[in-house]
Amino acid sequence: MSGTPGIDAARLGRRLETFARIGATARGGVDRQALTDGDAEARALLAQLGAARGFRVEQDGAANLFLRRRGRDDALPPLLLGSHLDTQPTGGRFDGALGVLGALEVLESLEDAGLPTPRAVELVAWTNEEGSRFLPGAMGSQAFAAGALDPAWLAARDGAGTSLADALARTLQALPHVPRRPLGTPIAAYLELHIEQGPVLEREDVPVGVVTGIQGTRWLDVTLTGAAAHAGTTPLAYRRDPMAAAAAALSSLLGTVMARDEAARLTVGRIRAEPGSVNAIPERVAFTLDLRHPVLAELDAIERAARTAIEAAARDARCQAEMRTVFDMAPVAFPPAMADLVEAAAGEAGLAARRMISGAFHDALFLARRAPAAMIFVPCREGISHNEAEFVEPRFVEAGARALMAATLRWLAAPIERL
Ligand code: HGY
Ligand code: MN
Ligand code: MN
Repeated sequence: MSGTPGIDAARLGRRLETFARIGATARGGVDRQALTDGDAEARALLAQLGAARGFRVEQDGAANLFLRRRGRDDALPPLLLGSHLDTQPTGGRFDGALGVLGALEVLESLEDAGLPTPRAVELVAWTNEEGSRFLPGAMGSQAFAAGALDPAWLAARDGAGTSLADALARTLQALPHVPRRPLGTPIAAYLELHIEQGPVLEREDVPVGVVTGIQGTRWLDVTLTGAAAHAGTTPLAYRRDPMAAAAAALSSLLGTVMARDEAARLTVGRIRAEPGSVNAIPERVAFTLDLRHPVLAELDAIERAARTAIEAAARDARCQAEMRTVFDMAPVAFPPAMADLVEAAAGEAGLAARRMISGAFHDALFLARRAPAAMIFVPCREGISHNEAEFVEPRFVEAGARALMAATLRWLAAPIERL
């Protein structure tokens, strides 16, 4: 293809500002949780921007939103670019949005340059990547990769009792004129631009991360049940205190399994005591465990150790323990040829790059089950993410979009479709 279209960094910066205002929080972050009115507002704006450029806008039954720029041979499966627009409750303005708006910038710059492409290039905003309001995470991309939405997910409820089924229906109806497409339509390959959400690229002042793979993630729901009792009159020896059991289990895990392996991750992001009274020993304590490791056997070992430690602490506190694995993503390696393509594209764009794996999961993990996939990382300030202070320097926003454009053109010139 003749001439490499540039990207309009100022336009991309304005777009990021505009989308950051949808769900903006007082501390400069974004609360645009999956399938909320804010999410619907962002989707509507993306649809409007795409339609204004003549891109075909469609959504599937999981509310994944697609913008399609036609190519010469529309019978060929498209090259798909994308990420997500939903955020954490106290999220940042770049996690997900950079990938969606970077992909929009690529489509618009191709259009501005009047550059015909051999096949369609599509943009997607995946539904519910975060998994924070409704389980599972990466819901839209999982449904796309599987070709169906798991009916068991629809009964999931958020903290206010709204079901996923109702929230999904409401979001789909918010774009009544956007035609539906089936779930899991064929794609030739997938590219995702995303912030690193870690400190490595910034520390090394390298603008592009070539993501070779994604570590494994496992979420457990843990419920410890003891006996409610008076906080003042009940001696410690007489208590069946699930909070004491939770504290003992977590300190044992953090002091042993996690201390032994720098690559291991354990996070308790949510904990609830019932009845939740300041002067009553709780009857029940429920908490979430987010476990991660790049090596599947090690992730299995961490889960086993967690289950053993929680059961032992429950037994010592004369409590019952129930544990459910509610989310399970095995580690994935992207095809080396796709990582090579991203590295070469960054070089062509005059951008330094380094290979790395992703500590965060991404929609690309599921797309990799359907087609050759690759990810491009850019640095974020001090590696901060899932935090309202998340920030990406404009030079790195531009670098990411330029790398995505270069990777798009390089793939179109020599498609890697099957491996
Ligand atoms: O949790 C994750 O790894 C992703 O950022 N949602
Ligand atoms: Mn993300
Ligand atoms: Mn995230």
